[in-house]
Amino acid sequence: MKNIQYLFACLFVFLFASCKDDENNVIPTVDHFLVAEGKTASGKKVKLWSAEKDLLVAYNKLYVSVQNADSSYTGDPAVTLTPVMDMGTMKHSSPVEQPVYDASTKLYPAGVVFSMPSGDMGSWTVTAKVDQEEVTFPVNIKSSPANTKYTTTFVGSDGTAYTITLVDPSGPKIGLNDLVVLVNRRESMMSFPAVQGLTLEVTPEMPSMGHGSPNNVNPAFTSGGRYAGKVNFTMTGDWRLHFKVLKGSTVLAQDVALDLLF
Ligand SMILES: [Cu+2]
Repeated sequence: MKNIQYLFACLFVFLFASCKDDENNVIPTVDHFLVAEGKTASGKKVKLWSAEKDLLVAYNKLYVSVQNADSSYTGDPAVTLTPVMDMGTMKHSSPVEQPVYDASTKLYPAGVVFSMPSGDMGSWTVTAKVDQEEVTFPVNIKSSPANTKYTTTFVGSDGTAYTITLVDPSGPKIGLNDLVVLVNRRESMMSFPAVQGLTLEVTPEMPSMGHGSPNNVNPAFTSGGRYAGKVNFTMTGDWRLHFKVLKGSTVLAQDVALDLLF
C-alpha cells in the first residue's frame, strides 16, 4: 500500500516537476525511521535511521547514511558509532556492533545497545564518525515495555562486568525461535568489547505458570560477540530466559536472566 502511495506521489511530482532521483528514492525510508540528521564540517549529510519507531533499552538495529551536500553518494567512508550517556557526574558508553557498508542499500547497518533510559538519570547521544569528521546526535531512549528485560549486566566470578543482550527473537512467536544474544565486557566506561568463546546454557521459564519448555538449543559462539541457538516458546505470555555462563570449565555466572513478553 505504501508502495502504491509512493507511486502516486512520484507520479504527481513527475506531472508538475520531475520525478527527481533524490535521496528519498534511494534510501529505503518505507522500512526505516529517521532518528536524526546532521552535517559534517565539510558538508557531508549524515542521517541516523532505526528499524523501529522507538529506541529502547535493548539491542537497537540502526542504520547510517552518508551523502555529499548535493545528495549524491559519497562511496563508503569509514563510519563508526559511539553512544554516550551523560549522567552529570559521569559519562559512559555501551556495546556497539559497528556499521558495515551495504552497497545494495547504500546504508551502514549497525547494532547499538542502550543500557539505560533517557530521563532523570541522564541523556544519550550517538556520535557518528565519518572518516575523520564527527556528527553528534541527541537521541531519546525509552524503557523497554513493563515486565521485559532485553539487556542486563552481571559481574562474573572472574571479577569482570559483562552485558548480555537479546538480539533475536525480536518478534517472538509460539514455537521454536532463533535465539541470538550479544555478550560484551566492560573494559572501561567507554569501551565494551565483544566477548567470544564463552559457553552459554539457556533454560526458558514461564514464571507466571512455573513451567519451562523442551527442545531448546544452547546458543553457541558465531562471530563478534554473538551466540546463536534456539528457544521454544510453547505458549504466549511472560518468558524468562535463564543463562548459565561459563568460560572453559569456570562458571562465570550461574543464572543471568532476560525477560520477554508476547
Ligand atoms: Cu547511564
